[in-house]
Amino acid sequence: MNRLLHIVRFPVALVAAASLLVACSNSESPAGGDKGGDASKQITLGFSQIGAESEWRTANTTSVQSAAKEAGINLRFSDAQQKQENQIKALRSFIAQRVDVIAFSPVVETGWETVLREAKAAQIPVILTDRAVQVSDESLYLSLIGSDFVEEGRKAGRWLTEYYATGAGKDVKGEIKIVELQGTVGSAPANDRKKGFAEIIGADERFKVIRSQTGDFTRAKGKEVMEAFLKAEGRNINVLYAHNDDMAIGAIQAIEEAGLAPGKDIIIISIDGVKGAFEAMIAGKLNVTVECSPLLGPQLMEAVKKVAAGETIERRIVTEESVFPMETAAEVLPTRKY
Ligand code: GZL
Repeated sequence: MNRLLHIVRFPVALVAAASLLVACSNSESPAGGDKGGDASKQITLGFSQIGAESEWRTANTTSVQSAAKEAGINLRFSDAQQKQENQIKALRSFIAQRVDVIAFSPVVETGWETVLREAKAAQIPVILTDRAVQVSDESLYLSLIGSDFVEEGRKAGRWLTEYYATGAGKDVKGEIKIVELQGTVGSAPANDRKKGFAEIIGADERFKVIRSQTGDFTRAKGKEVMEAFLKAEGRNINVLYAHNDDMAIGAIQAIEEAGLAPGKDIIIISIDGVKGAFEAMIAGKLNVTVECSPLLGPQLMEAVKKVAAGETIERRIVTEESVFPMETAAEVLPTRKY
């Protein structure tokens, strides 16, 4: 059934952005408010998830699945085990199944142009969650729902500069040597968290990143790479900046096995704000975690319903997030939802 262009102005709820026309004309009208469509027809959403590499990802999957159930949306869910080729296969399968809407969290930023053109040709709208893509044609997806990773990196850098300017590290003199555990190579959070952190610490020549390597967002790899850092640099390391809590937790094990005190001999900053990070802070082994909320399910389902009804959605929906230093961990932990 041909669906008309729908232009419905929406007050921009979170981030000023160009609203988009959503031209939905599917051979099978998905559902929702389509003029003459069957408003009671259940929406089918195809969702390609990166994998289950971290506590964050597991919480994100739970949020998407429970929100779809709550919203009465038929969810077709695929786990790509952190492989782009598996995500591309899943997107092609969703196109073949003619789902109403496709959403996915892209494991890396590049390599999506072809399959997104196939979705556009099939007139199936695409929504990004969590991570961004680099494409030449912005119309290949309708919206990105997720965090500002550059700002998360800046927050980590600001905490560190304040720690050494006015905090517990204010009496430390000389160069401050940092090792960095990066996230998955080529992923938006890895690229942007590195960029934001470097922007802030770059203003003070005392800070030197002496080693930086990917730990692929996993505990196991984070431990393995930290072991290599310690072998090469030993007591030369003052700070660890980890792009996620899971790598930081793995690194904490390596630091302890090397006979050093994490959170004291080596100051540790990480990102996500998962329960494991709060437990490590309460134990005095992690100094701060920058929140990155995985609870994107409700915002995604709200956007899916609007798109399926032919309504416009914000181009960029940013999640609001905090910073949790170890001093607040015991009080905050009982309130955490992931
Ligand atoms: C961030 C998300 C990252 C988390 C990691 O939004 O993409 O992937 O920081 C997860 O824990 O693996």
